Amino acid sequence: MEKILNYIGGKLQEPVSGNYLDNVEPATGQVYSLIPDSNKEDVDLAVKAAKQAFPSWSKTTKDERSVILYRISELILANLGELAAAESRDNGKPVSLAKSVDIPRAAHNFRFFATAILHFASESHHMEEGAINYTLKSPIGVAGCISPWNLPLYLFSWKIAPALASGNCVVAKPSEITPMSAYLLSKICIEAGLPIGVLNIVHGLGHKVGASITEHKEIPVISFTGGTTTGAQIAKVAAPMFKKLSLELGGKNPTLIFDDCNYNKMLKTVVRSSFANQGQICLCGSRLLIQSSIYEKFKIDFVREVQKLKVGNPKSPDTNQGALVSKLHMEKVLDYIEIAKTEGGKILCGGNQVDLSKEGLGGYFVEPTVIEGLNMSCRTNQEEIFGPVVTIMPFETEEEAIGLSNATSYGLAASVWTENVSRTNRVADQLHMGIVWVNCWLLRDLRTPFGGVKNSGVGREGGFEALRFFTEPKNICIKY
Ligand code: TXE
Repeated sequence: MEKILNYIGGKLQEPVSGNYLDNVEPATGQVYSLIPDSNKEDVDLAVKAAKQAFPSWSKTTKDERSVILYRISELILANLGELAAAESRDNGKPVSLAKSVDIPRAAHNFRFFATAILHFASESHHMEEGAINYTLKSPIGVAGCISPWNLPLYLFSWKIAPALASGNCVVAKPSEITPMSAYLLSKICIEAGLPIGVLNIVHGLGHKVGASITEHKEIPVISFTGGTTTGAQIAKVAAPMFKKLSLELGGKNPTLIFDDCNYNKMLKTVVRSSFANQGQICLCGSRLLIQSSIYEKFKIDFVREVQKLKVGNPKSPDTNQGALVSKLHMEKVLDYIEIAKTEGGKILCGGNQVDLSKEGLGGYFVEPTVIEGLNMSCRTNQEEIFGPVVTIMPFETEEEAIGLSNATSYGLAASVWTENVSRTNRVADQLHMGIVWVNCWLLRDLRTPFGGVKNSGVGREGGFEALRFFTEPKNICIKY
């Protein structure tokens, strides 16, 4: 049984306790590797190593850091097959998705920040009173990066790359549910020649390792992606310690479909935006709002296309829907389907667990599910399900669509389908979200600010926003 190891001070090492946790393969439901059950002692070792590395790492030139990050991105691509297979086995997602999205994007994250840092300028302001100001943006120290299980390496690297590029050292914790790709990244960082202690990866449980990172006095900046509840818990600990905090949390994203949209392009994309990664992406559209004039047509076409999605072995190239990430999460999703029924929802397709045990797959598979007939205030439309479940609902007017879209406690992302340019700008302007896609979904320019409002989080990742987050500005004013 493979033992995953922590990566501390440049070395792959066992947890201080010597204890391990089972790592279950979502497709089979079987334990296939072991995860360090690390604790505060491991985090303390990691922080010590990071602090020792910080003076020299923070004094490297942007170019030196750029070269190493670029080398990491190239090694990720050189190991694409192994990393994609590992990600798929650990998360349950189709290997085709890991190969086409997760791993290439992880490489892109390192490559992007390897170059972005070279153009991250300091500022100066001249004063008529005969003074010049300049603002330095210096690395902060040891950054804590905590990431979730849905896009493991993609989101893990999205935090680590800008933190390292801006000259910080990092103590990072991947989700205990999907630790494998972070472990493989450790080996890549060693091969890339990342100096010891610059990046430290501590595996283990959220309430032990994650909490130890959050409350550690020598970690002044925390970047977190995960659930809103956990985000609130982290904020409670970090705020009174005056830590810098970035929280990328859940979503309950609307997809607005107007009757003047490019129908065929919309239909194809909305199947993907509803069910990619088994609906386990915070950016998936889970509330579909369709203009009433095309509602019935859309309902028939959408259900037909969703029923074509193949739920199967994540290793198989023709699988569109893999396993959900864990038994607990599958049960949460199935519970929400039952709640939807009690709230008056009509299951148009799906709604059941899929039994693939005959194929030796005793894991956690759920049919892609479409539900209609619910109102916007019910739990099914208010709470993040984070699985292959969407609701559909008609609307008459633009104002009604906007009101329905904004009617949850979340505000992460929306997709709008219309060919009318005035409507595009009117609607996008009134949606309380951090991101609005028009006639597309998950089209990502890494220079753009990424994040949400309300219960979807605080702060923005991406581009110079991320580099600003991981640096401390200092203004120096010189009178002459
Ligand atoms: O997140 P958690 P999970 C949502 C989605 C999902 C829910 C829970 O609704 O069902 O969050 O998912 C660590 N102090 N999203 O379980 O529990 C934990 O070990 C410090 C949306 O992944 O928040 C893991 O590494 N850390 C999201 C990380 O936090 C703690 C993507 C996330 O775990 C901790 C994923 C604590 N007290 C889930 N408790 C998005 N926006 O993309 C846990 N952790």
